[in-house]
Amino acid sequence: MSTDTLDRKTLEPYWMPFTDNKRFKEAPRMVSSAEGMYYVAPDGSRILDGLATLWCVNAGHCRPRIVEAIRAQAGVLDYASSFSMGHPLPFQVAARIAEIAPETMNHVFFTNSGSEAVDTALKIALAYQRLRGEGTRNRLIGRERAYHGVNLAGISVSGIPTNRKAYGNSLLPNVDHLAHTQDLSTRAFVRGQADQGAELADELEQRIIPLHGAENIAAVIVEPVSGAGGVLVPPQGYLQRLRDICTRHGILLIFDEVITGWGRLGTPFASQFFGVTPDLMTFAKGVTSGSAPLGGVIVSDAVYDTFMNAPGGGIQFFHGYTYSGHPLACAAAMGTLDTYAEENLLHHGDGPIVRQFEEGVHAFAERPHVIDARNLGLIGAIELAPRDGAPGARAFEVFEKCWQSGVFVRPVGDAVAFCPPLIVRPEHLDQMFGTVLEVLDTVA
Ligand code: PXG
Ligand code: PLP
Repeated sequence: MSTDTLDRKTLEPYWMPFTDNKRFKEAPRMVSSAEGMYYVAPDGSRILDGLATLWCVNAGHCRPRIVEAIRAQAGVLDYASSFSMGHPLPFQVAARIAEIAPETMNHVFFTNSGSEAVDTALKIALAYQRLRGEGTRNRLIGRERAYHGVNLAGISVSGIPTNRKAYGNSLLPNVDHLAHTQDLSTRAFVRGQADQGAELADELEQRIIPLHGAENIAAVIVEPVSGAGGVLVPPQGYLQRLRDICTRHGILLIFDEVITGWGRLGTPFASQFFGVTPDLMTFAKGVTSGSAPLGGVIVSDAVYDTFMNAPGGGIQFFHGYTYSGHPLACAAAMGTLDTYAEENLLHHGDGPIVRQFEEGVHAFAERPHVIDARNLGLIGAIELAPRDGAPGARAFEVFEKCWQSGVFVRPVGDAVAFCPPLIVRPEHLDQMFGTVLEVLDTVA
């Protein structure tokens, strides 16, 4: 059977994630190969990858170093566990990650995805507080519009209503949420970070801490720039204020860097871009440029040492996945880190391509339906006015029509997100923004 065109019967068994299965199976959008900035569709047409697929293919598709690393590893050591035995690769990958992570964060716990990374980070935070004799600290603070994966702990601290409401009261108790930082009435069409709004962080000290008691709060988790919630850029000074409040009150600060990590803002991690160091940092996606499932938590020396120096012997942290430190995923990470280093992809700063990206995003001001445009580094979005009674429908139509015109951009609610691989060139940005501009004129 051809793998390019599948009949209806073959489409049925696969329950596709985060997809309107019925609609997709009526008119499938398939790809069959990829290289660099482009997918190739079964009919041979090329589709520009304007979102690094799901915010992860930061080095571009099928890069030779990465392909070769996975290929070679598969024939040498297919699988080995990291439960009381080991193999060199995860140690080497962890050491390389520690080298590029913030100075005081030198320990890495591996998972297979961002969702697992988030749940792992929350468990580390709870266990850490207990080890310090602060076991009453069992409350977790997230933020509105946050995406922290899809596992039960992750959706409990997340703030995207559609991802939570089907599960009723079965989420984690003891959770509260900060307000998100978006306010289109006062801060629309901002280039980069707004200079107003840092005081939104004060809600932690003025509402949440008085309400629950700092002595009952384990951690605060935020995405430095919210991704799947619609690309929300924090106001200047906001993250530093959160850091200061957490430090004052013995609360751990977790940055969920699953999207913002691996060069997205022009530095290895958003932490370095903003000059704010959290206690724990989750990552996934770009660590293998999407080529194999790998995620993890980067842990500060202080937190790690608390586990290692705890009284009593034996296992310090009762947690781990069958595939933590999987050889193929770690080989993919080695090939990816080599590619990032050779092409200087994690330190592109605010070079000309970032400035062109900003211009491209803000060229949508005054265009039909557009009520906001926002950007930072190589991530951005435009927000469209929702259609009456059909939230998200207009952005979804833009996505469908762009795909037909050979460009992949992602609808997130009523926003259309841009997040190209970091190897993007000026002509790719011209093609991506040009196509979206043309499509917008055809959308009711
Ligand atoms: N945290 C953040 C900040 C993420 O963006 C995850 C955790 C979960 O990672 P995994 O590997 O478990 O998917 C993510 C993932 C979207 C979309 O709608 C975004 C993500 C995943 C799926 C869809 O844009 N981000
Ligand atoms: N369910 C069962 C029955 C298992 O035995 C295991 C792992 O051994 C799991 C779930 C968890 O799987 P993983 O470690 O891949 O997350």
